[in-house]
Amino acid sequence: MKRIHTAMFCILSFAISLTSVAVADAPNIVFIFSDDHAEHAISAYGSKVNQTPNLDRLAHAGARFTNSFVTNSICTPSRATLLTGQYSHLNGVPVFNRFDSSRDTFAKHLQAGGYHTGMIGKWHLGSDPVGFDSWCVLPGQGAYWNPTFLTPAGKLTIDGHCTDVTTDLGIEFLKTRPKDKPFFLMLHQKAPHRNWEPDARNKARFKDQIIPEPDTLWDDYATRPAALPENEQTVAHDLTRRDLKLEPPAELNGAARNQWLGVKPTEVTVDGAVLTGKELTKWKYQRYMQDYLACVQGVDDGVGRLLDYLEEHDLSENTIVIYSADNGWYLGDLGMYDKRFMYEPGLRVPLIAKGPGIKANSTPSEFVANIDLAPTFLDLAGLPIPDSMQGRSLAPLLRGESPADWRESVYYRYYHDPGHHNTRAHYGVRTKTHKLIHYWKKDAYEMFDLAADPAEQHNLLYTESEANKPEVAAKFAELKAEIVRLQSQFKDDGQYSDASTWPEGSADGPFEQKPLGVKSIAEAIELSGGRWSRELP
Ligand SMILES: [Ca+2]
Repeated sequence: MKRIHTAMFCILSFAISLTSVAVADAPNIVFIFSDDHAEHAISAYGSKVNQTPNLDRLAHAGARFTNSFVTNSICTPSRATLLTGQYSHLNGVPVFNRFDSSRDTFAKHLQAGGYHTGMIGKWHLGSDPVGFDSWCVLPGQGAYWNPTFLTPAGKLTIDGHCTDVTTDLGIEFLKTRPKDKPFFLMLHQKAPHRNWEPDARNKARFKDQIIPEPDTLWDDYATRPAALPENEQTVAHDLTRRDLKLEPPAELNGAARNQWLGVKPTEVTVDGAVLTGKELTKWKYQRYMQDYLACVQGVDDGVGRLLDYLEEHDLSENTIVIYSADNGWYLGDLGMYDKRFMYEPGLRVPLIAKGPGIKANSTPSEFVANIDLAPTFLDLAGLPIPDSMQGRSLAPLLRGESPADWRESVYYRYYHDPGHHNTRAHYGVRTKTHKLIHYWKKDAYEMFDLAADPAEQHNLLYTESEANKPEVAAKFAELKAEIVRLQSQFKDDGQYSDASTWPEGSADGPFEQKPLGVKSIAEAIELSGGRWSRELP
């Protein structure tokens, strides 16, 4: 028995030393993730509405992916895919349900592989983070001002604006990390999620700016009757008084005040003028976008501070910095705000990375998706990728290579029906030139020629005469077959297509942790796991 113990100890020691050797030169990784940040609200991506100097700085120093997509354009499912490298139908999070933290995630592999791992900011998976040496996360959506955070020790509050606080926590994590290990930090901003409450300096900056309107703000949804006309995420009709930052009458409080703020106004008095109809929509667009873009600017400021910290502490050369967002977003495009629909603004997400081994000022155009992030993190760390992960490492693309066998289409599936905003469930495929969307509960298809019609205004299947044209019918058949192929490849058997099969538990709590009161940034990081900081000389 003793001999077996000795032998096991030797094997274990050997394994541990191998692990240590494997990570000695491994790069640090900082993954900055924002919530609802549209690709076209980044100047490096050609934004017409704002400037993001710090994200541009990241893009200039590294790789900016020009065809990066999300596989289910909504917060909680996207985050489960980020962790598992799997589509929603395999990772158990099709909707806003709680993530089963016993599942396999890249974070667990990184931690076991010798990384010091941290998760700070918006988590929105319901269960506690697992695989992290340090975690300090917002409960559910979290708050913009004086946010509460959950930690292994209990829940605490930090004074300030959430974007600045989250950045401060990230920098404190870096300051107090053990210096003998590579680190992996997930820094997840809540911004620019609805209801868009910017910090004071950026709110002032955007207060009087006039934001250009998108070409499709007045989209009448002609040729696309299946789901768009009934959506409830339009700039014209669905922004509330709370979204528009209208001031309630002073005498209202409690439930009455909340009810007032929840109303979607059909007339608003601005500087003595009563606005209705088209003039009101134009005003609503400006109010929405000013606050949204001010929130984006706060995120960009935070990226700059993080990059500065890495440079000032000689960490740039061995640290990979990656930026992305959890889903796409409509900047008034197709008349909408929000995400969900797999039209281009909802499907596309920013993805930018710089660091050792990453080709500077490059723009890989291969089709990549959020299933690829987990395998990429493991590959960059020099660790094996489990077979259960459905994505593919982006490391070759980051180096500037173009693998000949890279995918040429992306599969998408969204489940809520009708859910918030009355969006209908759909799945579909996007290829280099076309998109086919199937609203499966209505058995309605839409097909677009993205080269001729990038704004997806003309559904090729709308009229029988056009749908029957041989080239249109052939493309329709080809794309339907491609969906079948992708559903088979990714093992989508229609799990969760029926809402009665959705897993139980909510990503929004309840979170019944011990209240710890107001804490400083340093105290919060200490409570987030902080053993290592006490062990340091
Ligand atoms: Ca989101």
